Amino acid sequence: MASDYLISKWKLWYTWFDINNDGKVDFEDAEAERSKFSKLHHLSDEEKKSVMEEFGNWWKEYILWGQAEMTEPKFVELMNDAYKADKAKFLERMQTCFDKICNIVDTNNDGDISLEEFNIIMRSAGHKDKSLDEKFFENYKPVDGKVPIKVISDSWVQFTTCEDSTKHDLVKAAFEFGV
Ligand SMILES: [Ca+2]
Ligand SMILES: [Ca+2]
Repeated sequence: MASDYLISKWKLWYTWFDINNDGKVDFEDAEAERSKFSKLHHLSDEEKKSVMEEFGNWWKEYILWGQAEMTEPKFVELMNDAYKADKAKFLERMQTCFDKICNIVDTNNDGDISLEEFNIIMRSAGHKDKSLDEKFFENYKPVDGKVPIKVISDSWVQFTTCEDSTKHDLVKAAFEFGV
């Protein structure tokens, strides 16, 4: 069993998945998030097609685990089973998970996440308080208003895999101040 600390972080992450606020987590949430994302970025039809597909696949694989509907206990169970079975593989899975989503978020493909790109993914995920998102972004210590995607991806890998509660966790801290 993963530590209570790590499980508590998985549960925090799970609170983000009901994007359309209908009380359940399913593909409609992916649909809501990816549609809003495409719209806010004013993607061309061609860009939109590939983003919709990549976003959908990401949701199916990493949030829904190939299932039609997800619940918090089921999500924790699946995360925990994968973690227990092979920690190195689990770490690899989460690294791929966040590399993939960060590559989608980096819409202009410059290898960095700008505040605008950050704001758009947060708004797409249903977060309405821009000042909290900006505080979250500032904690990544952006240079010229940008953060390398690896820095953001790695912070989420730490959030979803690190059992050491003495190590500062930037993403957990953001959840705690209300992002
Ligand atoms: Ca939902
Ligand atoms: Ca970018």
